[in-house]
This record gives sequence, C-alpha cells and structure tokens, in this order.
Amino acid sequence: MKLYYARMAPNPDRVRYFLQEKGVWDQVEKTEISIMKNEHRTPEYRKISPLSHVPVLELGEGAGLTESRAICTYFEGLYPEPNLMGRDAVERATIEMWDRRIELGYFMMIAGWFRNSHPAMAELEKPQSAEWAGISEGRARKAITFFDKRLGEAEYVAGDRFTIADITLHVALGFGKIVKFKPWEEHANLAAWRERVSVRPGLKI
Ligand SMILES: N[C@@H](CCC(=O)N[C@@H](CS)C(=O)NCC(=O)O)C(=O)O
Repeated sequence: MKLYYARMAPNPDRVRYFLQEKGVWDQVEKTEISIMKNEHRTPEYRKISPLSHVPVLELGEGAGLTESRAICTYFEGLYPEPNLMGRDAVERATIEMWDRRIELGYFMMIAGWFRNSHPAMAELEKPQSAEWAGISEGRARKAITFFDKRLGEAEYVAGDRFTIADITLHVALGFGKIVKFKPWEEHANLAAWRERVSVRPGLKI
C-alpha cells in the first residue's frame, strides 16, 4: 500500500489530516507528487491515476483508490479508532450528508473561484473563466452563511463530536485563504468552531 500525495493541496490534505487524527500518518508509505512540476501528468503516474489527480492510494496488483473520501473510508476500516465516519447507520449517513454538503457546496466553490481566477492556475485550468470564478465566489459566500448557522446549533459540523466533516471544512477554509476569503472574520459561530478545532494536534500543518 502506498499513498501518493502533494503538499499544500486540499484533497491530499484532507487525507493527511484524517490520518494524523488516526495517529497513523507516519506509518503509511508515501510518495510526494509535485503538481506545479506536472508530475501528476506523466504517463507513468496516469497508470495509477487515470484522471491525473492526487491523492491516490495504491493497493497493489493494479488496484487503487483515487478519491480522497474513498481513501479515508478505507483507512477508517483499517483503523476504526478514533472513529471519524460514524458508528451506526444513522450516524454514518448524517456525517456523510454534512461532509458532502461541505465538499460540494463550499469546497468545490472555492476550487472554482481559485482555479478560474488565480494566475498560478492558468496552466492547469484551461480555459480559465472569470464568469465561473464570479459565480463560484458568490456561491461560496452564500454557502458559508449556512454552515455558520449550523455551527451556532451544533458544536461540530455533523453533531456533538469531531468527524471527517470537520476535517473537510477545515481544509476548505484553509484553501479559501488563497483567494483571500476568511469568512471566520465575519461569522462568529465559524470563528468559535475554528478556534476549537485548529488546536487539535491532528490538524496541524
Ligand atoms: N475528487 C478528487 C479530487 C482530486 C483533485 O482534484 N486533486 C487535485 C489536488 S487538490 C489535483 O490533483 N489537481 C491536479 C490538476 O487539476 O491538474 C478527490 O477528492 O480526491
């Protein structure tokens, strides 16, 4: 088993924080891929990641996982404690619902905003679309008010304990800094939650 990951990239970071929370990040064999050097687009790498994405968890004999959440699900199975994805049917479904709301409703909007507006992405995002960037920005700003409200009702994103949904939000907020979006400066519930989670040893950079 080998994890292909990149530094300072949100999807690989989601897996890294997950494994740090599990306390097993240092035990997993890893290969670092540089996106800026286009190492994820070589024919060799495409054999394990047909979409040229990081992260990838290579499982041997041609099998591999190329979605960050699927990689987390695999590690949750290998290392069940501390539990980050739910203990019973209702909790698993609730955590997945919140995690996907963050991923699809916020994280992806930050990605669309960043990739379509930042000069550093011109090479990777062809064509860049200023209109798409603007729409994504608007949706990200709207979505975060929903999550701020949620965090006024619950201590953590999916309820009363820390889960993968908090990791996804933590990653997405960090990602937003690249477009200078720091919504915790204007949303008090988000700010209080951020204080709570960012001191966790598993979420350190
Ligand atoms: N849905 C995938 C997305 C993976 C993804 O887009 N990774 C980015 C890094 S954060 C990437 O590989 N980008 C390279 C590119 O766009 O060329 C996941 O959750 O792992």
